[in-house]
Amino acid sequence: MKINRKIQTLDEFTIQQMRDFTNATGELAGLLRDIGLAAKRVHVEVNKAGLVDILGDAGTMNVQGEEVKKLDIFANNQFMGVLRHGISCAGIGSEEMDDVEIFNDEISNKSKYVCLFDPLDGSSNIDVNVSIGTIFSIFRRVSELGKPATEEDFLQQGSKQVAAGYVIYGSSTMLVYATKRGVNGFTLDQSIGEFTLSHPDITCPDSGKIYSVNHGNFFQYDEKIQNYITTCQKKTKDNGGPYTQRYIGSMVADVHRNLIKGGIFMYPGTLDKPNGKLRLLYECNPFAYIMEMAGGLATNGTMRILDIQPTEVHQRTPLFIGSKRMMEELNNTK
Ligand code: P6P
Repeated sequence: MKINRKIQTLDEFTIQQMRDFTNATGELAGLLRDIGLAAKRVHVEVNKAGLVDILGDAGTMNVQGEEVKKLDIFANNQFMGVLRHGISCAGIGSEEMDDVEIFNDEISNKSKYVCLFDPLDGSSNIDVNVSIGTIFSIFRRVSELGKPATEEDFLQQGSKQVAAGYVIYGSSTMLVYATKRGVNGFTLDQSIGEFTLSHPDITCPDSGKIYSVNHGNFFQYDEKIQNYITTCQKKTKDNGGPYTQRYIGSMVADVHRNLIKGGIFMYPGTLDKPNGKLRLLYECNPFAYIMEMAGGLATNGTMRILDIQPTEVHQRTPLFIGSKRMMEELNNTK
């Protein structure tokens, strides 16, 4: 009897992927299942923000010196809790924690992977109902299995990622993740409480008509960036345009839209923040990995994001990411 398997859940998909690798242990599938579980718990809270007392500032400041909203803490605790009590992760780094958290227990020390998270990116938008997201990055450890993970496990070049993904809490909640086998999107079907495959084999269109940048910083950008933005504004139907400017101020929402529709997202360095605002390890590396697996490109303006050798967990980098042709046009701008 042929079983109708049209609707695949995240777990069914990751297990199917594992079956295709004879030497797979199922740890990565388990890790993605754990992330999906924590994401569902965050989804519930995000979707009732405003109805219960979880809005507003938690009164503390995170390592970035930003006021922390209660949902940030809740989200961080969900991912930390599920992964600490799972069997697939030896430790995590997070935007919400000063230092990496090494789980250092007998089971976790045997785990092959470590994770980095921005547990709730765009949290400044929580109070005004704009889409926000979780971003995650997964590395195979370089430290000795059986012993505690080390900071070196987290400070690997982005090209060494085993998987990377994000969850967007928007008009629907979607989990998108990439491995070297491709990029796939799963939409949360609330009737069964499962992420189900809705966007198989996501590829980023080679070109697009959307450019995303904070125009408020225009005169702080260097001349090359100003020239490229002006080029975008001058596009007409005769040279690939007209372009439209879309900038939500929530990275997950902006990059997700450009990944699907084609476009370029830029967070350049500025005069007062030459390294920009976005974090390499848990914002730029995961999206760079996803974008490249989808056929796009991602640089810091001079080199591939995935080739940057990190030196500390919260370091920042300028980010230019998106459709291949648009990135090439930016690169060729004087
Ligand atoms: P700006 C949100 O705070 C965030 O980290 C990203 O999600 C977003 O892309 C960026 O900052 C927006 O920053 O300076 O343009 O408001």
